[in-house]
Amino acid sequence: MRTIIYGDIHGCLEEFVQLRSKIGITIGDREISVGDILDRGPYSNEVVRYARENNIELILGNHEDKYVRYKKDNPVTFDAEKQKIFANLSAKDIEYLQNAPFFLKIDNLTILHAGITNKIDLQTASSKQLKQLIRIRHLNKEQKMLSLEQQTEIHSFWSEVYNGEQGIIVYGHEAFDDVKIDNYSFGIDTGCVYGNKLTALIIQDTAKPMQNYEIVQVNAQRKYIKNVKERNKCTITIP
Ligand SMILES: [Mn+2]
Repeated sequence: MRTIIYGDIHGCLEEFVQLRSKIGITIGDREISVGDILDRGPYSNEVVRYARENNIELILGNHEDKYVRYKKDNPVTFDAEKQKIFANLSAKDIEYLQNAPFFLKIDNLTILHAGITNKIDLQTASSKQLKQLIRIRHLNKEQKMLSLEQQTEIHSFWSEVYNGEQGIIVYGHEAFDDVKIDNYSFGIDTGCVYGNKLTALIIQDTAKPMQNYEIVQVNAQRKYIKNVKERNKCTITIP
């Protein structure tokens, strides 16, 4: 049985359908998304429905989390576009997002949205730590998560200092030019919505994910939105 993990889809339905067809999905394949299947791209509602109907196991991303919190009346600000997406989610779609876990562990394979620190034990993680799994990017020397504004401190991208104790991690969230492979992790968000490509990682043996894997990719049909770095250039002012 193959375990197939998809990087951030962000509403790129056409590329997702094309990628599944290129892989040649068959009965018995286990398909998992690292989260952030909606927002930014052209077909958010359609991707949610398509993923749900095709039994894609969804890991919670920060974008799914926003909709789950909005549904719960937590203070989340939604622009007109997100309000429209929310209004078009069916009860089943919302249930699908609400049921998404913070992480999934299969043998020595761990799938989560953004990252982890060496201080987090997934078996006993607090709710605060679980919420970090959908946002972590950079860590300081004490393995503390840094916000975007704090990244002038000496820091490392989490995967480059991760010790492997929570399994081989497959994650998304940070868009790379190509798959980022470190000692104990695979970063598979390759920025489809920014006009790059959509990636699937195929694992043959979940007990030894690093030993036998395959990467399958399709190119984005177009650049749907500027990437975060380009957008930050225009909007972020560092105090
Ligand atoms: Mn994300």
